[in-house]
Amino acid sequence: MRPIVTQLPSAQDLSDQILHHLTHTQGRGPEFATIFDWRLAISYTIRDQIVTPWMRNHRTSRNQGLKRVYYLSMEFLIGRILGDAIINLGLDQQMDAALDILDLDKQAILGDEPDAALGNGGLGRLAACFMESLSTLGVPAYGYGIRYEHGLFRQRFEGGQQVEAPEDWLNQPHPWEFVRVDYSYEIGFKGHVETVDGRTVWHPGESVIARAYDTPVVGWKGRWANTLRLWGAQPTNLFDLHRFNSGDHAEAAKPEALARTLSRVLYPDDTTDSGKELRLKQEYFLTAAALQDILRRYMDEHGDDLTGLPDKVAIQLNDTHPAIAGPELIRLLMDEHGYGFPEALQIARATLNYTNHTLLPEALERWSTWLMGRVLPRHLQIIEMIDAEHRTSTRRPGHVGILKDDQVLMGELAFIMANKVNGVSALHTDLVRSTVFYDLNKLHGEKIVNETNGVAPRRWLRMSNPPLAKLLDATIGTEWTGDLDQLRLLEPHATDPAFLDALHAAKRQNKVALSQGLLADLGLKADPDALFDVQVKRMHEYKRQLLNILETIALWHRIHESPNGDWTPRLKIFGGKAAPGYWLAKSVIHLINDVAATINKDPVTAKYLQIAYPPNYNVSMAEKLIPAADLSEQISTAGKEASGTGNMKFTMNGALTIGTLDGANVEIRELVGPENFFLFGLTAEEAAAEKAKPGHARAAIEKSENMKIALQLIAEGRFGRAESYFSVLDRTWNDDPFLVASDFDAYFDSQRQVDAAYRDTRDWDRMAVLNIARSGYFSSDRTIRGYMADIWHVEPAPGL
Ligand code: B1N
Repeated sequence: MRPIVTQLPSAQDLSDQILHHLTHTQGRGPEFATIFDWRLAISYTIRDQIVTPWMRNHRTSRNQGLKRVYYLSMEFLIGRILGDAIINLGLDQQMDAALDILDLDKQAILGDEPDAALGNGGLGRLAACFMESLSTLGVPAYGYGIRYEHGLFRQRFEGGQQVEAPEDWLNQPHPWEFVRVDYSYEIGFKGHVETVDGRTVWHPGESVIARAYDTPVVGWKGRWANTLRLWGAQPTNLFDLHRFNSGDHAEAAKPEALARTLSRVLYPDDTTDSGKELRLKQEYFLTAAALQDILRRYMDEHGDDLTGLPDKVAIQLNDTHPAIAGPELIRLLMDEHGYGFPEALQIARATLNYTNHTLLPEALERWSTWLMGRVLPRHLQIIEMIDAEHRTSTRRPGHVGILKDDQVLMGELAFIMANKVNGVSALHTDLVRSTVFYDLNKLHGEKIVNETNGVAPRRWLRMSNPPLAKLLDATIGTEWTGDLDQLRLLEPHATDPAFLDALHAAKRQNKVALSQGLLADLGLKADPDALFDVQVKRMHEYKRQLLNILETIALWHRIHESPNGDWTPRLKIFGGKAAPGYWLAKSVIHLINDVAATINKDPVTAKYLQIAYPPNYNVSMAEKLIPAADLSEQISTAGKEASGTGNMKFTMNGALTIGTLDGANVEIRELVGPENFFLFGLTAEEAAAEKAKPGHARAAIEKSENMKIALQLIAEGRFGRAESYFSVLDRTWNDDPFLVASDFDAYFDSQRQVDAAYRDTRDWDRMAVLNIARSGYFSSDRTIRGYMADIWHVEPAPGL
């Protein structure tokens, strides 16, 4: 293959093209252009550059008949696109110069882009990092998702409480997508099934059109770009003119309303299986559209014989949300293409793979057979066939299966239909084997593999942390961006005072920038030399933001007891949204805000302790907070956090971790060295045993002076009416399922070790260097290579 020669445009070229798009695409002269006009003109200019590697992908993949990866996910949490695309194309310097020529403010332009928030948290963000790494590695791949008109809700606080508002990122033109009216598929629901001449025919009772919207995702150095194809729902017949003309305007619009609801909102919950008909329809909508698209492309390229499908197609199911892919693929093979059940089953099983992201029982999807039978009658029949075949072939009738107590267990379905099943960290994979899928693992021991999560270093280091990126470039060269293991080259610098000073200065620069933001947004005056202690993630009991705020209260009390003590100044930063119906998580938000309001205005402790909880945590906020963090809070109850990916981002950006032996924390600690990690708390095994003890909460609280004080101060109403958080207090005393009390003292003591360590600036910075230097493993490039070798059996395109 010809070597890839990419002629980068100069600053002058870029500025000319921006002006061209401003005039000819936006239809505005420079003297009238708003920041929005400029951002669109710049985005189109950058998009033009992505089209070259994108076309290269299409041609190479098709002409050479390459195997492709298809990543099916209900969530893609991409965030902003422009800054990342500029970096990946290697155009940052030219763009800076172009913006100088045009006299534009880069930060303002980048900040004008709304976040594409088509996800809840880690699962959706992982999908976005994977898309970027697939392009960086030059693997032919498509991401398939839903083009939600409203992404995750916006959060604000009123009286300290979370208030949700709809998010409408698509209210303005989205410059990154290409609509493909020619790729539209009809998706059916409901109706009935009939057998005609031995062939089964499903007659759906309603249907919608899935229309493709493509966003190119460009990899590092702009050598390859894959497609994120998001489906938008359209009504099958746009408009009932007859009805409209007869005056029934509302009735005429009904099919349209019905269709649109399908791709209207993202379910804002990553903790419970919602059990809603609309959710099941959304899952099927995504999956059915993706599978039709995949089969069409395969047959275009390789002809009608679908037995070769697994050689050219690897499908990854991001959790069970698209697990209806198993029955749907079998249905297409049998009912549309005439294969028998055994053959269809075999083809589907060789093509599909499933990633498990959680073992929390409340998040494991299950649908009543009644609902499944009503919405997808043919699929329920096929599920029964898969279940029966599995019971027979494993000779375990009545043992393990997909159908249980009139429910369809989607985890079991995904497992049984998958060629490989993977967990997302070493610990989590062990728990997948030994708990939820214990029986299935015994039957299919070879199926389960581990692929520890990772994050994209382009976005999460080079783009979001320019001071550190610059220092790395100057110290170890620039190759780390595409080969994160090269961060190892930093290790010898851990004892170099000049380097440590430079690292400290880079971190401080980020802290100063964040402090300015906090002052502007919250009116909080932060001290950039205080320890910045950050916990950002979805609000959930198992993540234990409550443990953190209770420790803060206890510390506040101790400072009051000896206000002239030698305390280490700290800024506690929280960020995160609670699912709108998750009352307990919402009252923890309320508590944190009330505690912040009290503590932040206390003149006695002001020097030592402050709390910031900026509202509406999202990808863009993470990009500001993580580079400014000294301490990363990863304090989930052991055994509950499947992996975590924020933990990796903090480590890469030179924060030290205070954490439990949970998820990928275990691997982070091993790699950075136990002496460079603040470990506390029960292990997964100990936690399970502790939880089984009756009265564990009360017993632990009685033993802990500090915990008692914290609870006491809340109950006294020191932060607001105690009734506001009654449910939290009650649950902590009487149930405490996530063992806040049992881990409290260990956490408090560990925090005091953090205090002491932070006072030795040199040594702290040395530990920070070692954290960065040893974080290369957590690049999503490494993760994707693992999926390629163990699960997909694909290679990068030749020459990449
Ligand atoms: O997936 C991330 C992990 O790093 C996190 O530890 C894990 O909590 C997260 C239902 C979920 N697990 N399950 C979900 C999301 C949406 C939904 O509707 C469950 N998210 C995770 C990446 O592996």
